[in-house]
Amino acid sequence: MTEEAYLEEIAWNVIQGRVVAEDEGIEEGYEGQPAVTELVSKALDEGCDAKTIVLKALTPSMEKVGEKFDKGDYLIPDMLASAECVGEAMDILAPHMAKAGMKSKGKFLLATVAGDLHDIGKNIVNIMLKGAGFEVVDLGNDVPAARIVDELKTSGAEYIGLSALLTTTMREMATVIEQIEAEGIRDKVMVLIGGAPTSEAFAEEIGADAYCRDAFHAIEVLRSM
Ligand code: B1M
Repeated sequence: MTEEAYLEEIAWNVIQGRVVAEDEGIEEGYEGQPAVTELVSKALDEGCDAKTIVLKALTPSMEKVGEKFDKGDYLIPDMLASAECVGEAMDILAPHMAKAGMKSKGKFLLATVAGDLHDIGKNIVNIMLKGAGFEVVDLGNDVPAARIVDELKTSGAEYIGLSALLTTTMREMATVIEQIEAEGIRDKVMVLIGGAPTSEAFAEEIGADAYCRDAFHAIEVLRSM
């Protein structure tokens, strides 16, 4: 198969949400045929470039998935299946990235704030950030502000992404920013926030650098920074 054919097949399978050959896709009749993980491994074996797979298959396919989600053609489980495809593909590609000359775009700390267990959105953001070339340290969910600030100081990360899905936990984001300010390191880090109850106005109110309405928007915001 040519490199172009691999890229097309990988992208199509991401959109179908097919991680391995046994998976059914959105469309019927493809069970048993190679899916994302088999195709990515084979493409690498046959000399395809890891960076090209990320840039020309995984990234555009997730953009397509985002468009389908925005239009209401895809529901959350469909988006998660595609996101899982990209995550699994990234695990296979990661060791080849340095070889392909893809430098890290920066270190990113990601956390769902204290008191909040919602992490589906954060996990999608994690995958998208890795796909876009960032080095991501995911601190998980229900993460106290003090731990985020400690990790920031030890890791020297340039970016923090905070997620909250509850109106009762979103104020925690302000606490994180206040503690970063108290440590005198606010000018060393860009703070991005996201999650359903947050907004542009809220980001401004608490002194965050940017609000990201979804994972795709987060990548756009970072590109513009
Ligand atoms: Co809960 N829950 N939940 N829940 N839950 C909501 C959020 C709720 C709106 C449901 C409702 O009542 N209609 C409501 C909140 C109401 C409010 O605060 N006003 C709610 C509630 C009340 C609760 C509990 C309190 C229920 C209870 O126990 N009585 C409880 C709280 C637990 C806790 O956190 N302490 C609870 C529990 C749970 C589950 C554990 C069952 C489960 C979470 C499982 C998990 O995450 N592992 C859950 C779920 C699944 C939901 C809903 C149904 C779906 C959330 C989700 O995953 N969305 C949700 C209702 C809904 O939204 N329809 C609901 C999909 C995800 C892809 O979107 O997270 O917005 P989202 O992420 C997007 C963007 O926001 C953005 O990018 C992501 C990807 O595109 N983004 C970022 C998010 N973070 C970002 C960070 C960034 C950038 C972008 O940094 C750079």
